Amino acid sequence: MIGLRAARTAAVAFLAATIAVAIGAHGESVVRISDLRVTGLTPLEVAFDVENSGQQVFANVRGQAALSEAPGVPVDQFSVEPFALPAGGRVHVRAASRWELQLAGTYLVDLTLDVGEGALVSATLPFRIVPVQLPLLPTPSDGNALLTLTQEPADWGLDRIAARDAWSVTHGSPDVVVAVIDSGIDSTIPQLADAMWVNLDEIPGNGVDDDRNGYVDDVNGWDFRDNDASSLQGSPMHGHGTGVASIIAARPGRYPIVGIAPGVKLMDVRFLDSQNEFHSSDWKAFERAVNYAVDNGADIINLSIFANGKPPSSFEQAISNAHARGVIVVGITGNKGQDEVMYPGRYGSVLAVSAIAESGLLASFSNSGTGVGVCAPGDAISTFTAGGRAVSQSGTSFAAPHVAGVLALMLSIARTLTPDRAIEILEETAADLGSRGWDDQYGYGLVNAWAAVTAAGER
Ligand SMILES: [Ca+2]
Ligand SMILES: [Ca+2]
Ligand SMILES: [Ca+2]
Repeated sequence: MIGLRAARTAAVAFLAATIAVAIGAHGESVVRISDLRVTGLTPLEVAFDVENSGQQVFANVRGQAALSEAPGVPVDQFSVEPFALPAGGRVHVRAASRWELQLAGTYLVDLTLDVGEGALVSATLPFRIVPVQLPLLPTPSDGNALLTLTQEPADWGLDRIAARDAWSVTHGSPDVVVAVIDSGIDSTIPQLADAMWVNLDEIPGNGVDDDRNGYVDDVNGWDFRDNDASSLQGSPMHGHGTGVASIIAARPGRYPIVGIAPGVKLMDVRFLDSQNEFHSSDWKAFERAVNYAVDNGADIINLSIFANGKPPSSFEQAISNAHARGVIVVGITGNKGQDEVMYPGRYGSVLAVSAIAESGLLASFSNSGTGVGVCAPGDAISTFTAGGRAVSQSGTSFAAPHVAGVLALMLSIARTLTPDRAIEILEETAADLGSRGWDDQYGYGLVNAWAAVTAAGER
């Protein structure tokens, strides 16, 4: 389930169809609904006025609103709290839907009030919800002046790290490639399909290693779990990698899931198994996965993976090589709630990210310790999962991709930043949390996309 977010206050006014209904045998009292409008998304909130032009008092007006997606697919029903309508008076009323995942589409609110004495008054409001517009543009309107609202991204972390502010500078360049070494990316999800890195030197499906990189038909990356060209084939992929990928670069679309850098590309480097795990026998494959990302043009590697114990030295060498080749490696502190940054996040050349909850405090599961670089939102994060549903996920795994996304935005406008300089800017522009200055829970603090992108652009 997607968690409810605090309402944003972007009120949108719209005059609805108004239906007046005469009450009483001789029409001596008239109640009408006017000015029905949608006043907010997340939660969807409606407001309207009720006018009573007659002399009769209605002590207990009740109501019900039905929300449907055109043409007539029910989405939610919500009630209007009872209220009193004085004679010759006007009452302003608000009601909120529990509808949580606001998909782009065209909708209808049907409002019915029971004013008593068997009389019903109703009004209808059509409206539509459109995806976030990139580059940032005013909400579009069509010729019919249909009320149009722009989606609110479901991930609370997106605004917490000022990503939309950063989009006034860049929402990401397709030249920037983020390798997601994880459990695989479900690239059949429309909002991820456009984000996939494409190996232009490889002809898909011809059984030939056209670019002679050692991997046959590796068009979007490589599956080091099955040793085949796609996470979509072979052993079923776990949803973890799809969640990580969507936080980095999901495009706006029907679902209100938008990545931090929804213009960059994702390289799918599958390594984790169908249970989202790996074993000590897999270190060589992990090493090859890192080398694949580096050799095939990744600018950033997201490693939302932690290991028990210390990796073999050849793996450490692969990580060091990535850093030496100018690839930024973002890792995690681990999810054991312990005072120890786990490998590979523990390596000096990996930026270790801890997780905060929506409260702004370190998430209870997040490891801390010497070596924490920065923190990012990682609790109850709305993401896609394999198969295309939206889910809420928690873990330092979902904090790291917020940071990888910010770094991808920085590289989008400052292509020549070295890993060290990019991380330095990220740390300098983070908002300090916890004890003053660096600390072992939040590191240098909460990343701020706008501040980081602005500082990167000033170099
Ligand atoms: Ca190849
Ligand atoms: Ca081929
Ligand atoms: Ca596969």
